[in-house]
Amino acid sequence: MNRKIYISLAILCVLVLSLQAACFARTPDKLPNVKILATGGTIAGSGATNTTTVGYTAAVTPVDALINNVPELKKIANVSGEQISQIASENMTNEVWLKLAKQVNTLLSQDDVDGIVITHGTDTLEETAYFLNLVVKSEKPVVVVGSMRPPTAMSADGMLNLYRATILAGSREAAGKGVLVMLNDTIHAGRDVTKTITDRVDTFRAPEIGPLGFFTGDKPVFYRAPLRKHTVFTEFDISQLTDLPRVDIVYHYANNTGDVIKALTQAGVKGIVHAGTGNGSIGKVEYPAVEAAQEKGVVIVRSARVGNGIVARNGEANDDKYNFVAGDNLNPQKARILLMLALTKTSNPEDIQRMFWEY
Ligand code: DAS
Repeated sequence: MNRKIYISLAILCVLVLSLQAACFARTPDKLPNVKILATGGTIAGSGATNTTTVGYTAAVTPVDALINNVPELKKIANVSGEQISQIASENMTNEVWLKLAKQVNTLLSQDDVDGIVITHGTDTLEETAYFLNLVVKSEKPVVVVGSMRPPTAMSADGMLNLYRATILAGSREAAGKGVLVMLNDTIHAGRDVTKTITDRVDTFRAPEIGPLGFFTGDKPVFYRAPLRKHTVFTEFDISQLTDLPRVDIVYHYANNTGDVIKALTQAGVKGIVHAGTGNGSIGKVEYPAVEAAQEKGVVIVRSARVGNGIVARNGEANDDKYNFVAGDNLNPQKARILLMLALTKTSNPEDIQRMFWEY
C-alpha cells in the first residue's frame, strides 16, 4: 500500500513542477514584458555637479526619462513605465503603499505582464519591499531597486541597478521567491534586507542571513530561496483597505521613562514595536506605561535596537504573563510592517505571535 502512495506522490510532484514550469515558459525569442513603477528616490535624483553624491535633490526624474537613460533596457525586455509617486522615500506613506500594492496586483494578474520593477528611494526601500512581500498575490517576480548616487554623478549606480533589476524581473529564476531587492550586483530577500550604511553603494545587507544571490555580468545567480511565507502564501489582503492600523516604534535606552509609550497610547496607536536593548529588554520603568497601553488594547511586539539576532519569547520578559509578542529576528521597522498587517486580521497576541513565527 505504501509503495502505491509513494508512487502517487511522486507523480503529483512531477505534475506540479511541470505546471509551474509551463506557467513561466516563454518562447525563447520573446522578450519578457516588464512594468517599471516609479516612486522617486535618489535613482530619480539630480545633483549640481558630477561629483555631488550628497546634498543632491531626490525624486525629480520621471519614469520615462529613467527608462530612456538606459536604452539597453529595450534589448532585455519590453519595458513600459508608470509614475506611482515622486517622493524621497523618507516621506513614504500608507497611501502610496496601498496604491502601489494594488497596482502591482492588478498588473501581475494580466497575462501580458511577466514581472515588475519598482524604483524607490533607499531610506525606506526595505520597508516597502517587506510590505509588498506580504501583500503581493502573484508568484511573478517583483524587484525593488534604488541607488545611492544620483544619475548625474560619476560612477552613478542607478542605471546598472535598474538594468539588472529589469533582467531579474523578467527572469524565471526570480519567480516564486517573494519580493526581491536588487542593488550593487546583489539580490536580497525583501524580508531580510536592511540599509546598513548611510552613504555607500554597498549599504544593503541581510545581517547574519546573507543575500539570495548575485549578478555575474547580465546573469542572476541564486544560491538559496526564502523559507518564510510570502506573497501568495500569506493571509493578508489589502485589496479593500484604504488605510493601515497605526503602529509606532519606541526606542529603549538608559534612563528611559516610558513617557513615549504613554504619549503613543494617548495618540490612539493600535500597536507598539518596542526596540529594546539587548535581547529585546523592556526597562522596569516602562512597565506602567506598557500595561496602561495594553488596557487600551494596544498590542506590544518586542523587537531589539541591536539589529541582529532573535528576540526569544520569554527571554528578557515574561511574554506569557504580559501577552507580549516576541519579534523573532525582524528589526523594529520590519516588525512594524508585520504588526500593521497582522492588526488588519486580529488583535489577539497569540495569533500575532504565530504570524511572527511564520512570516
Ligand atoms: N532620500 C533618499 C530616499 O529617497 C535618497 C535615496 O534614495 O537614497 O530614500
